[in-house]
Amino acid sequence: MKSSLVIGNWKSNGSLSGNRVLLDAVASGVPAGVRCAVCVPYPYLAQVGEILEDSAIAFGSQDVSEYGYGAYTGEVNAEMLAEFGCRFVIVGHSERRSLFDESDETVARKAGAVLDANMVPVVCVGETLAQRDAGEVHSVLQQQLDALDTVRGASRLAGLVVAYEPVWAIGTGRTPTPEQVQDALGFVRAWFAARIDDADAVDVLYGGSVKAGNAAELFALPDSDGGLIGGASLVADEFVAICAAA
Ligand code: G2H
Repeated sequence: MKSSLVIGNWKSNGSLSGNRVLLDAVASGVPAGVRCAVCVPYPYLAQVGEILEDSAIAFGSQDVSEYGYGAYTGEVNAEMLAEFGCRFVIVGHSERRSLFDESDETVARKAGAVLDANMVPVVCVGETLAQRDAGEVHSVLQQQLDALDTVRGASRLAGLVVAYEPVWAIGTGRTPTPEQVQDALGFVRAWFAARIDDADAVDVLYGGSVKAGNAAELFALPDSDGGLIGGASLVADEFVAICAAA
């Protein structure tokens, strides 16, 4: 059985002095055997790579340009991230989709750029509260996942990680019931099973207000392969405890 994958998403947080303290504690506290990573703001990639150099903790970024090298002022492309040692790149986080108008197609192109650079896209999907109340959870997930299918082709789907993050649970302290989470994770798994031979090998994560107190229950769900952790990844003891529950 594969070990769980726990990825921290620092969002727009961190400082040169604080990063070192946090990561030293995380690197020494995360139990062996847990696959763990932190996705950090671009300016900290070099520092984080140096701090984690001799540890088993991987790192990555929280976004990427859909374009390569060229006249794209302000963009950071996938080749650059790979050069800095990134293993994971989050794409399509709901904050990117809602605050920066990223479409399903943009997210798919970004995932493709990450795969092209031999890194692992962590594709976020999930419904708003209005969509859940309207009974649209499966149709929303289907549409977000289908964009990956149409833009990138089935042969590369096995290289993705998918994080189910219901928008209404992000940073709110609210979490869906275990049954609701499993229903969505199972839907994602079935989407892959219809397209690739080994859907069980794809890491399907849950994200949204995961804490030390609820991690074990969420990680134990049949289709859970771990979690994408926001606020709690900024607190060493909490993040280590979440990893220990994986
Ligand atoms: C969802 C999650 C991390 P939090 O955005 O991706 O954040 O754990 O703070 O809800």
